[in-house]
Amino acid sequence: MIKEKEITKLIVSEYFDSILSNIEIDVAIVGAGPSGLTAARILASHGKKVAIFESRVAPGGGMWGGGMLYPVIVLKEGRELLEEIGVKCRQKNGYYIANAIEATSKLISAAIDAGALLYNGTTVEDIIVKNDRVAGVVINWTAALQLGLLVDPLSIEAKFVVDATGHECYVVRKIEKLGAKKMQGEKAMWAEMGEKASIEHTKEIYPGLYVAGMAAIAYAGAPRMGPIFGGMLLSGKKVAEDILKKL
Ligand code: 48H
Repeated sequence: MIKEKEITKLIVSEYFDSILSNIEIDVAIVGAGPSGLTAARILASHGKKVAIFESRVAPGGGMWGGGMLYPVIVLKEGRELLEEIGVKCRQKNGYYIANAIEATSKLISAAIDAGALLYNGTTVEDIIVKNDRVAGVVINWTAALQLGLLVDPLSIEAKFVVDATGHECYVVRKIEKLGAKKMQGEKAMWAEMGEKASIEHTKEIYPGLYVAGMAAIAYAGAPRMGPIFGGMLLSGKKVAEDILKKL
């Protein structure tokens, strides 16, 4: 027999058990695009308590759409980060190409398989700052925010926070009010420079707060790179490795 109340009980108790055991974590990653998912997978595979907060229902960020909705992604560097999670990469004309849908879905499942928690439909609307250090994230239902409801948020304490919110660079904009360096905004496209810059500018920009992926580009004022994704994956790897050294 199938009982409606049992289905409800299972869903609600499972969600609440998960959130209650993750009120204090090692790393809070904001945004489930390619950089955030890669960072989460690596951190979780080293036994760290990691949660990704994604405002949309579907994680994956800007990778699903490949280039202009042609579901193909191009890489020059970093294909090993796809191949090690089972994505088929093919060499063509000096580049590597992969199916955007295969790559995005495997990045999501690999992060979850490694032990990262993924809270979707959940927007990070602010950060916790104590004694000049970022100490966690302030979360709310995306739906509540989009409807403009006056609903106070909840908080998750984290030793480190990663802004992997892509072009929005959302978290970083919150620390401007603390007097930190302002976000410069991404520059016009220059694929080669953008790919290099996405790794170079992946760093801790305020105690406890790292930028990765397109958020690192936007923060630093570096050029965008278009639908080439190696820099995003390598940025995720770099932020995970930098944080691992400190945990
Ligand atoms: C929770 C949030 C919030 C918030 C945003 O855009 P993304 O795919 O991010 P990256 O940096 O991993 O990858 C960028 C890449 O997809 C891209 O756009 C490229 C390479 N562009 C080049 C170019 O020239 O245009 O994912 C960011 C995710 C999204 O899923 C957002 O919904 C989510 O972050 N997000 N989640 N709280 N406040 N803000």
